[in-house]
Amino acid sequence: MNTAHNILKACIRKMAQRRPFNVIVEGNIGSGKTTLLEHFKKYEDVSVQAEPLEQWTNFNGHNLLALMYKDAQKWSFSFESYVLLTMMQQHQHPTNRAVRLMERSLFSAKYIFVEKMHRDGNIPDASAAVLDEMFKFLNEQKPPQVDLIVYLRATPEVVHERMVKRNRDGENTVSLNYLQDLHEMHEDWLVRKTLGHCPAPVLVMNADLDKAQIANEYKKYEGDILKGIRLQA
Ligand code: 8LK
Repeated sequence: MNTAHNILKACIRKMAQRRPFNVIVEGNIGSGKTTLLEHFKKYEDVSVQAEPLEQWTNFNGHNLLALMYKDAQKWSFSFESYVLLTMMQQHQHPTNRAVRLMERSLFSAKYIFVEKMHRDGNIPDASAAVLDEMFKFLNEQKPPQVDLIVYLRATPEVVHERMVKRNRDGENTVSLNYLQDLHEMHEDWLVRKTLGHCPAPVLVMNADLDKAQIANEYKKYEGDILKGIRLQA
């Protein structure tokens, strides 16, 4: 066995042991998740995974997200089933980079969105029980690894104004009331810890700040988010 071969084997072993420092970015609609992801894209060692919106809005030619907002009773179950699946795919997406920054997660699918739709009566009890089984199975088979949660905490009125301005297809039916409920559920999950299970430490950022000011907030917490790069250096 020659030396080069041994070195190659050692490298493969090391790469196999390496796992990224997994950060999930959570927060209400319009809380600035995309802006945060954009900021961290510039780091070579960070893999940025946005929500798979393209998959949700163009699924075999169907816009599941728009259907869900148009007729929530009819489409919430199908939409969130697909969201659970695509979120699991996101968690398992391979990366060689030291840090993986992922927008939302299997957990927010279950604890925030499925829960909200169930509470609203748009996912009936029996269907919610099916999603619960799916979630448990996915979570047990290959538990998504989460090392840190970045919670973009914003006032519902602020995110409502941003959402109206951005005018994303389908979201025009989202009311302030809906955003207030989602906000309280994020607070229950990540701050009060009374909803679901919080899988990692939570870093809370003030997401009411506008784009010009938020850069300072990113700088303040950059070290915590990029910890994986140091851990693996
Ligand atoms: O985040 C993009 C849009 O998708 C926004 O309008 C909220 C909606 N959405 C949803 O209804 N259910 C979801 C997610 C987003 C993300 C997860 C995990 N579940």
